[in-house]
Amino acid sequence: MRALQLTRLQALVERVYRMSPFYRKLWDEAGVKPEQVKTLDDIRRFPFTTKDMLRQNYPYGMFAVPLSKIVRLHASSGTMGQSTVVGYTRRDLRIWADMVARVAVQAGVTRRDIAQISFGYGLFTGGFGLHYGLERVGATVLPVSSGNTQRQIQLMQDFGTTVLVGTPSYALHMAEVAEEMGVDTSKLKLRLGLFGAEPWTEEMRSEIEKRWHIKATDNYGLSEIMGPGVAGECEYGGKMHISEDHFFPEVIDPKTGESLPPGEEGELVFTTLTKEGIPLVRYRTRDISSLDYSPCPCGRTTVRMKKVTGRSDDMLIIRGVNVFPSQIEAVLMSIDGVGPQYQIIVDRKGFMDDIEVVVELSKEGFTGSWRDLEALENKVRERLENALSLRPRVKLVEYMSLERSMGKAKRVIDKRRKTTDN
Ligand code: DLL
Repeated sequence: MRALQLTRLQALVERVYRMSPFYRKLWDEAGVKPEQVKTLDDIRRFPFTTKDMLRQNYPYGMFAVPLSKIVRLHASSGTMGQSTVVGYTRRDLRIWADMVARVAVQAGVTRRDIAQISFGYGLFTGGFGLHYGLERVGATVLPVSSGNTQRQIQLMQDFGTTVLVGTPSYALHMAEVAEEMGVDTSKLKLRLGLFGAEPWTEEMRSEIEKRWHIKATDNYGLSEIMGPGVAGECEYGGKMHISEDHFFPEVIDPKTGESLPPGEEGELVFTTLTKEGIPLVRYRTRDISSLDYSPCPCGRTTVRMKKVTGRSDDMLIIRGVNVFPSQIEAVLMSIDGVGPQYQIIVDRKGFMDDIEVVVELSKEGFTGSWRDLEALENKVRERLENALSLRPRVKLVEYMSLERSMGKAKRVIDKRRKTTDN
C-alpha cells in the first residue's frame, strides 16, 4: 500500500504542477517542487488546500483538465456563501462508482439487494454517487430521491426494499411517518441502512436500528474529494475503512497545521491520489476524526477513521465553553419522553452568549399533566448542564412541530454569525 501510494503521489504532484496554474503558483510561492516527493512524509512540505481557495477559484479555476474532458459536474451542498464546483472525467466517474461499491459491499450489500436511494439527486453528490456505486455492486437500485415520504414508504412495501440509503436524520423522519401510516416496520424486508452525509451519534444509530429493525451503517465522503465513497464501515462497524489507495489521509492539529500521530484526534486532510478532473493536494476537510492503522477483524488492511463527531468549525463556543452539537444530541437521546428532533439556537443577549435547546416531545412524551412537563424540562436542563458545563435554556415543543429535513438536518441556528456553512 505504501509503495502504491508513493508512486501515485509522485505522479499526481508532477501532473498537478504541469496542468494546474493554481497549484503551480501556490507551490512556487511556497518554494516546493514535485521532485521533492521522495517518501510519503514529504507530502508534509506542501501547503494545504482550503475550501476558501476553491471558492475563490469558482467555478473552474481548480480544474486540471480541459472542460472537454469533464463529463459531469456536481456542487457542494448546504453552503450559503459561494458554493464549490467539482468536475469528473470519465475515469473519475468509473473510480467513483468503484469506491462507492466498496463502501456498499463493506457494509454488507449484495447483488440480491433492492436499494432505495433517498438522497437527493442533483448537484449534491449523494444521490448519483450511491446510485452508480450500488449498480456496480449489482444491487437493484430504486432511485426515489429525497422527499415525498409517504410514497417512499409505500414503495418500500410494494417493491420489497432491503437497503435504505440516505441521511440518518431523514431515515428517522421516515420511521416517524411509517409509524403514522400504521406500517409495522418489523414486517418489512428492510435489513440494512447505508447512512451518511452528516454527523450522527451512536444513540441516533440505536434509535434508527430500533425503529426500522435494521442494521444501520455509517459512510463518509465529501464532494471536494469525490462525494460518498471515501470511507465506510465494515461488518464490524465502529470505524470506517478509508480507500487509501485513492484518498491519502492525514490528521493535523487544526490550530497549528502540525501532523498528528495515528490515534490522535484532529482535522482530516486528504490528497486525491488518482483524481483527474479536480485533484486536490492536502485538502483540509474541517472534519474531526483520528486514524487507526491496527488490523481490523474483517481482514481488510486499509486504515480506518473514527466516526466524525463534528467539524472544527461546527464547534460552538458559548461563553467560552466549547460545545459540539453531537454532545447535546447524545444527552437528548438518552432521555425518555423527548424525541430525536431538536434545534440549538445560539444568540447574543447584550454581551452574553445565550443558548436555547428546543426539543420535541416524543409521541408518548406528553402525559397531559403540566407538572410532568415541567419535571421533564428540568431533567433535560440538568442533564445538559452536567454534560456541557453550561446552563442552556430548554424549550419543549409539541411532537411533530419542528421542521423535518429530507437531506442534511439543520440542527444549529447561530444568530451570532451572518452566514452558516456546512
Ligand atoms: O455529504 C458526500 C456524501 C454523500 C457522503 C452521501 C456520504 C453519503 P458534501 O455535501 O460535500 O458531501 O458534505 C461533506 O458532510 O465534510 C462532513 O462534514 C459531512 N459528512 C459527510 N459524511 C459524513 C459522515 C457529502 N458519515 C461534509 N459523518 C463532510 C459525519 C459527514 N459527517
